[in-house]
Amino acid sequence: LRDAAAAQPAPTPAQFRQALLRHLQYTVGKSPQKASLFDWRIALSHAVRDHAVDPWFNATRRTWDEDRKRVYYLSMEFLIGRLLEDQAINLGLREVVVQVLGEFGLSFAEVAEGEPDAALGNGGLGRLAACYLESMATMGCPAYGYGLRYEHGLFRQHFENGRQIETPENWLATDNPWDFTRPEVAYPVGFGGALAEHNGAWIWSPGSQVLASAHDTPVVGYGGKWANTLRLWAAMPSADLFDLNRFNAGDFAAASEPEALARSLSRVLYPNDTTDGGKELRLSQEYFLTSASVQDILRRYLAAHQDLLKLPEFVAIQMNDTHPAIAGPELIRLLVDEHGVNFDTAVQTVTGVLGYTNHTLLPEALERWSVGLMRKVLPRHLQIIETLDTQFIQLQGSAPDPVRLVSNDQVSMGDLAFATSHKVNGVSALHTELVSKDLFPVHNELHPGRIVNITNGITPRRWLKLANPSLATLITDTIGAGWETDLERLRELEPYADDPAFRDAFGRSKRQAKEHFTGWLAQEHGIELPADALFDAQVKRLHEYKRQLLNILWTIAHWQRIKRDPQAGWAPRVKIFGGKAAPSYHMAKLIIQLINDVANVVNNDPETSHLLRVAYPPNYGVSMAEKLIPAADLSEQISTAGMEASGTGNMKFALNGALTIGTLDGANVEIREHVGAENFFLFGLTTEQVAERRAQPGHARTALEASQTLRDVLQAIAEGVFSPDDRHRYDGLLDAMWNSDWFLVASDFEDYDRAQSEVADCYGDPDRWQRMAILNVARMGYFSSDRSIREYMSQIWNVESAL
Ligand code: 26V
Repeated sequence: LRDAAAAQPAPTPAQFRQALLRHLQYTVGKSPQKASLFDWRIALSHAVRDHAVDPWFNATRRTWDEDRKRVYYLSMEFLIGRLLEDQAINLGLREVVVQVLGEFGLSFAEVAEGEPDAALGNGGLGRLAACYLESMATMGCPAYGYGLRYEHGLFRQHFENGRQIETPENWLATDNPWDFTRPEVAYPVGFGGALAEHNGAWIWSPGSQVLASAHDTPVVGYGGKWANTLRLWAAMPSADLFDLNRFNAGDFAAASEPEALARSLSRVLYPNDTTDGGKELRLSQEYFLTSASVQDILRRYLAAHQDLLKLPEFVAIQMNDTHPAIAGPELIRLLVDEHGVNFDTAVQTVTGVLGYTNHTLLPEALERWSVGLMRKVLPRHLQIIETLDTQFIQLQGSAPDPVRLVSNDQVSMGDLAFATSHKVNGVSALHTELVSKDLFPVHNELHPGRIVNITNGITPRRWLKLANPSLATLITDTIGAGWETDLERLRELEPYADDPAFRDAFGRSKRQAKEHFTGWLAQEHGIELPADALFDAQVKRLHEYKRQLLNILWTIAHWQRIKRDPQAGWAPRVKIFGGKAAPSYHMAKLIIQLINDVANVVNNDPETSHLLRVAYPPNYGVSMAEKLIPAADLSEQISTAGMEASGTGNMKFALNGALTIGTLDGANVEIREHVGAENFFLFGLTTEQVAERRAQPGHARTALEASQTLRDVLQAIAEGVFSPDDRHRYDGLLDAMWNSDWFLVASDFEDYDRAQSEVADCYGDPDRWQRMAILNVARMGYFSSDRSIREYMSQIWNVESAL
């Protein structure tokens, strides 16, 4: 076996052809003459996967041999997308794959397109976990991702009469070639049952048990020098669950009930990214992930060590938000109840191991579990949490109104996660400041230095090299290779911003990306778009705080203006929307319907359709993002200030040469600092101004009375211009605009409108626009997830690269 740090040489085309044909014949059971695109994809995936195995084994072996500290990234979500092209690129196989497939008359793109997205996440938090996995492998950080192997990932979205309809996603319906099933790795996870005291120790006897069975996917870093494991748990009934007596008595349904219940733990991803308060299944899923992972971690540690108190020297566990925050009590339970460690020592040890990343301040997204439910599902954990709560109150001394881990009959998972972690991080500079001041001020005072900022990042392998081959090639042709793992090198592009030849080439690469996207859009969704228009895109989950409403209201205003003066020299624009709403989020779904209603009217208006289009392709996800983001000219990052923790789409767009129109929110603040204020279209109230404005009674009405433009827009909606079949469809939305407007759409409308005019002026000067776009690309190096991971490694995990 080769040394782990040395990538293998790429196979010759002849060698790779042989491997591909061998898999086609012996793994898939097809001849090249009879093989479908599906067969080719499975054979190709296996041929590529084979090259991941040596680096994977070597990395695993070296970590054992050198007794290295390992990082465990616990997350309920990994929004991976497709893996074939990503793995081929990281293993240095893309060229040989293209060549060999070509010999059979196939294109890599058409073969790869058949792979279903692994959509095991809702949005930003899940996609961040996937970028971080890839960066940890690239940087040689010994790490495991732990998650759930949902049978059904995020629901599929389509529109009927403009309304969102959800259908189940089914990524495992066909063979998953990346999956290594590990039936021998299975842990029992207990739920419910009773507690008993025995000689001063607590014994928990769970009422039911489910098996967690491991499925591994190798995660190869760029250059193939290192590979880590993503371990996903599938829920299985433990053997005794099937009730043979009931079955024999003829009660078939009841006999299978316990089995169905067990399997439901990994059946489906929760599609909400805010609240699911009180859902027993969600709490059970969280414990299922956490317990299986922690058992696996301790098993691996104890295979090489005896002293559990040295755990923090060899193990770092990162909790991706509070979803796995039961890890604290679970580890304490295992140390105290199963290994006889003293309670206070256990707490200290566990705190040395755990880190907690906070991804949101939205009160409805901060997890709280009722004490009743906790007692029912996890009685021993509740007991431990109550002890931690008592200790936490003591720590606050004589404070009259101490912060509690348990209050109003609810366990606050954020406070629990903070209390059991040695580091707590926010995901952008602004967000971390708000986490310190608004969310955890008391904790922060008790534990100064525990809160750190680590601004999010994105992997440039997927989000530039894979997604945007025309720009990636231009960059390599201009500054040479190496930027893929040293993204700050993009700075070398800066001088070319004033080079007319480079500007032209840059413009051509954007044009190619646009044509690639529009070609796909026409073929897949029958939506035809003019590639010479300004592509203005907002793609992300539907949320009121993200303010897709502000965008579509402005679109209506723009349409009305064009109609009033069609000859005024408008730059053609395409407004692109993409994103899903949580199935139970009524207002978000109404906004989707409004966007589609507006699209229907505007796109069919012969006076304006050459100047303005609205496109909302359904079922936005990672694979659509890879085509759409490189094609965009303008990136909409327009959340109410203080509400978007970071954003990562904002980074993907800017790295691909889109200019941003945005508020001072999340990582926008830092993006603007890096690319230069003059290369960013800023608008809107600041976080402080948002708080002041919300405190003013009647602010919505005041703002509306000051904007004739916005009143005209609301008037058109009220008259049923976009919903002639149902004039009252948007009454609720309009009422909220006039009477509450928590997200300050009205307050920010005029300034947004001003910024959009600047965008239009600037787009009318292609040299200026191109220059700004190039400088955006050149200055985005900081936002590589490699930089984020380097900071996690040094500031939180205290772990070294093995490379
Ligand atoms: C909360 C819940 C509550 C229970 C039901 C399931 C569920 C699923 C997800 C969440 C948390 C959502 C938080 C989130 O996605 N935050 C996003 O994190 C990104 C990565 O840090 C960041 O860029 C976005 O700004 C932030 O909204």
